[in-house]
Order: sequence, then structure tokens, then C-alpha cells
Amino acid sequence: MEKESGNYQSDIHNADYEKEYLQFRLDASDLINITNRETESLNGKWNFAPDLYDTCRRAHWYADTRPTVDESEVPLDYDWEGWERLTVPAVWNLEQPQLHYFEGAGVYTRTFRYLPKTKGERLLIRFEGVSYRAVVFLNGKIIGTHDGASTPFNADITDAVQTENRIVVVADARRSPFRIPMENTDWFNYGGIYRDVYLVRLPPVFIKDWFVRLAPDGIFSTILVDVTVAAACGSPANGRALLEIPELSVKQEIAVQNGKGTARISASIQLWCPENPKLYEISISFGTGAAVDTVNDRIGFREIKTKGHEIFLNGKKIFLRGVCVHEDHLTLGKTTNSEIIRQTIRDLKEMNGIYLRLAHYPHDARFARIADEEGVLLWEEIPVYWAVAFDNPDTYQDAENQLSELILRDRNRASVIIWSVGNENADTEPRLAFMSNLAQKAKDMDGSRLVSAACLIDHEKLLIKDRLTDFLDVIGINEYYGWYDPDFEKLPKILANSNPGKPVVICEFGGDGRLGQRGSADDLWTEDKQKRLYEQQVETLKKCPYIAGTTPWILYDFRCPRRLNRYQQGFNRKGLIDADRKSRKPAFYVMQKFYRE
Ligand code: GCB
Repeated sequence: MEKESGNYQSDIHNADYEKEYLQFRLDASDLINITNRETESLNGKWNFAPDLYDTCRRAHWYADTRPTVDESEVPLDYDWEGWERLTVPAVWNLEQPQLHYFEGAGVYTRTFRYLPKTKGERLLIRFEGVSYRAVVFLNGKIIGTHDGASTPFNADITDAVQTENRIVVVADARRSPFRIPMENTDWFNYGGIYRDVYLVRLPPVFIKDWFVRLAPDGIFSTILVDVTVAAACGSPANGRALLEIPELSVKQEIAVQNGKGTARISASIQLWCPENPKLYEISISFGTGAAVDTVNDRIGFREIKTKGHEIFLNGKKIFLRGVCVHEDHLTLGKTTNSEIIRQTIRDLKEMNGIYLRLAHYPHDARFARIADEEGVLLWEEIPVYWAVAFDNPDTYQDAENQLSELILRDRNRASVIIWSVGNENADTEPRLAFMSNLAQKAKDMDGSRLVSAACLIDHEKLLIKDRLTDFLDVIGINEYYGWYDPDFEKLPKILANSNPGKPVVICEFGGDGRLGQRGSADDLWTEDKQKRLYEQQVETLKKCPYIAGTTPWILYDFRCPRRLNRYQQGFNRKGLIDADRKSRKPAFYVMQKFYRE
């Protein structure tokens, strides 16, 4: 990829410059479970420049060659160390005022030093979230391209790493009709390397992944285990893995052939549930002597099932008392931390809730881990949102890959009970094929959870009607009666007219009420109107026999460029709590009372 000598401007004629980077994909097949492995952080200050014209990729800046013409140096248009320094992880939009609305490609770079610690070790670089496309280069060479703003990816960089290294990451946050999500969403399109980056050292033969869960057979005493072992040299890993769960006196050998091992183990298990989020320490090892690789996790065992129109957790009927939440924070945007997650869960509990819909994309990996500890149930979702390019095969690949990465990341988390494959998509043939394939993919990868999506209502016939519901375990419905459709009386009619035969969760309802805005219960944008709307909703919903849960829209106000009236001012104001994440609106207490009762 070096510039041809004497032709240093060749890049300006290269319109198809992205192609060369797209051959090197990083996707779910590369993903390594790094839970509890020792990591070396690459967070901190990186040099950064917004690259509006994609010159880094067009002109191969990352190659860091010094082109000459007739032995004289030619001028370069970049200067890594001369660039400003930006925080990683962070969304660039909130780092500098001039980057607030920037939606192009930003180039990040830094150096790091690497000295191997053990013979034959592999080195992995891991990104927890880069919005949206990331193109990673190390020491002048491409490492890979990843699509999807909210799922992790990693690459084995053993062959490219040196003692002194320069890494260059192009983070391209451009919206596009072909991406997941597409260009029009009801949330802010934050850009940048906004989640952690780190290095992980792995032995030559290592445990790539594990999936440990309760067999969903209604008996609650069988643990199912899948282990994947990878040999970096590509030779098949054969041998025996050892799974230990000391508290259950489990010490089970698992035969591994061609990198795969499975087991069924009987044990007398204390089940995980919101009232008693019991987690067991587990360890898995593979190999012998100095070459042994050991991983650790903390796993809860629980069963989630449906029968008729009811949902059962560990055989007991459950009503999902929840609320939706975006990963949007006033000063951090989509970047989060454990304290913010814990506070979100405290706010949910104050509302007497046990369940969160993490809308509309995969949230930070720490969320499900903390929810495991805190006994909170989760709906996790991929951003197949509104008018996706359902007939485009590449768009499907992207969606399926994001779903796979999410499932691989979180399938050991007891808290996660539902995978959602999308939100409010028009019922067309291409959409049905696209989303039913995703639902099937989720079931194939994970038989221990339910699959759902926010489906459609026929607003003319006043009926829950969506062909996708045939492929789902739980039907999600978003309805805004009393708000977008002021005629609230349609809601009881829809509920009475429908006979879905499956559990229905109302995964959105609500309306905007700006904090402190007062008026009568008929005045739009007031806390008073929002409160009455909630009262009407809960009165109606609690009478409907097939509703198995509710997650009103939404816990906190969030930033959204589509919302531009004087009350909104760039925010969706449907929060039960203001964007300050502190000030409660009266509707919060309506939900609190409903869930208490
Ligand atoms: C919806 C969407 C959600 C929006 C919400 C609203 O149906 O699923 O993303 O933010 O309505 O406020 O309009």
C-alpha cells in the first residue's frame, strides 16, 4: 500500500479507497471471551484529528512512509504528535464544542511499548466499542475493519507488534441508510472510541470461549457447558478441559476435540432470581504444566420460559416490572462507568422495578455483569431500528454479526433473559425474511433465552398485527395512546380485539413532560399531562390478561437532534427522570406505585 514513487498524488484519483480495507474484517468469528483475563489498558490521551475527507485512508497516512521525489522529501498533510489530544474512551462530541455535531471519520493515534512476558504468547487488541466503523492499523499495516457501534471486537496482533508501536484507528461515525442502525434514529449519533481499549496476553493454546448455563428442562438441576479452545497456530486443539464449580463440588473433565467440548453436569443448584441473585464462581482450564490456560467467571443459573401468554422465571410466573433506558449521559454521552450503571439500577429499584430494556443497541458490557450481581433482568437489543435496508444482503450480514457479537459477549449472564432483534419496522416481505432470520439465529446460538422485538399494531383495525410475531417467544409492543395518538380509548380496544396467544410486553409507552413545566393535565409537554397519561396507561394495562410486563419509555431524558421545539431543545423529554439523572417527574411515582401494587 505504499505510494508509487513519483506519483504521490495517486490517492486523489482513488474513489474506491475503502475497498482495500473492507477485505480485512473483524467479526463475531474472531471474538474471544476475555472475561476476567488480565488486561493492559490503552485508555488515556490519544492524538486525534477529524478527517472529513477521509484522507488517512485515501492517502495511506497510517503507513507512515516518507515519500520522496527525486530524493527530496514531499510535504505531508498529517502530523500525529502535532494533533490535539483527546480522551479514550470518550465520545468526541462532548470532548470539544467544535466536535459536537461532527459525524465523519476521526483519526486516533498513539504509541505503546510491548515486551513479551512468556515464550510463544499471543497478543490481542480489544475494543469494547467504536462508533461506527473502526479501521485499525498497527505499525503501518491494516489489522482489520469492524462495523457496528456497540459491540466489541478484537484482533490477534502478535505478528504485527514490535517493541515500539504506533496504532492508528479511524473511527467513522457517518450515518448511512445501509448501516445498523440506519441514518434516521431517535437518539444522538455519538462518534469515537467511546469504550475501553486494551491488550490481552494469551498463551499459544487458549480458551476462546465458554457458555455455561442451566438446562432449560424445568428440572433445574443440569448445567450445560460448551467450551471452545483455540490454538493460535491453527492446529486443532485436542485434550481435556477441566470445569470446576467449588461451591457445588463440581470437578468435571470435558473432552475437547478439534477445539470443541461439551458437557452436561448434574448439581444441586441454588437458582438465580431477582430476590436472590446467587452467583457461582467457576473456573475452566485447559492444558498442562506451564502451558495451562485458566479462565474464571461468576455465573447464575436460572430458567426463563413462556407458556401461553405467561412468562416463567424458574417455574414461577413473573410480571416484568421494568423501564427502558438509553445509554445517554449528559456529560459522557454513550460512555459509561460502573457507578452510572449502579445508579441506574438503584433508580429502577426505587421504582420497585426488576427489569430493564436496554434500548436500542448493546449497552456497555459491565451492565449485564452488574445486573447479574444486583438481580436485575435485562432485555438486550440490536439497533435494527425503523427503516433498515432490509433487502440489502450486506446490511443483513452486519445485523447478524452485531447480534452474534452481543450474544457471545453476554450469553453467560443470567440477568439477560431476552434478545430483541429490532424495533418498529414496517411489515414487508424483505423485513420479515431479515428479522425472522435474526430470530432464528438468536435461537440457534442460545436456547436458554427468549427472543422478542418491538412489533406493530394495525392502527386502523385496532389490533396487534405483525407477521414477525410468529417467529418470536414474546411479543413486544410500543404504543403511544394519549400522546402521538391523543385518542387514548383506542388502547383498551386494541387490547380487547387482540388474541396474541403469546406473552405481550408493552416495551414502550409514555409522553414528553419537561421537568418543572406545569399546567393542566391537558397541556402538552407538562409534567401534569405526562402524569395523567401514565395513570391512564397503568389502569388499562393492568386489566389485560396477556400483558406480561411493561417498560415505559423512558427512565431518563436523552439527547436527540430530531427534537427541536422549545420544550425539547434537542432532548427527548419522555424521561421519568430529567437528563440530570436526579430530578424525578411526577410520573415516576405513578410507576413506583403501580409496581408496588
Ligand atoms: C418510539 C421509538 C423510540 C422513540 C420513541 C419516541 O417508538 O422506539 O426510539 O424515542 O418512540 O419518543 O417517540
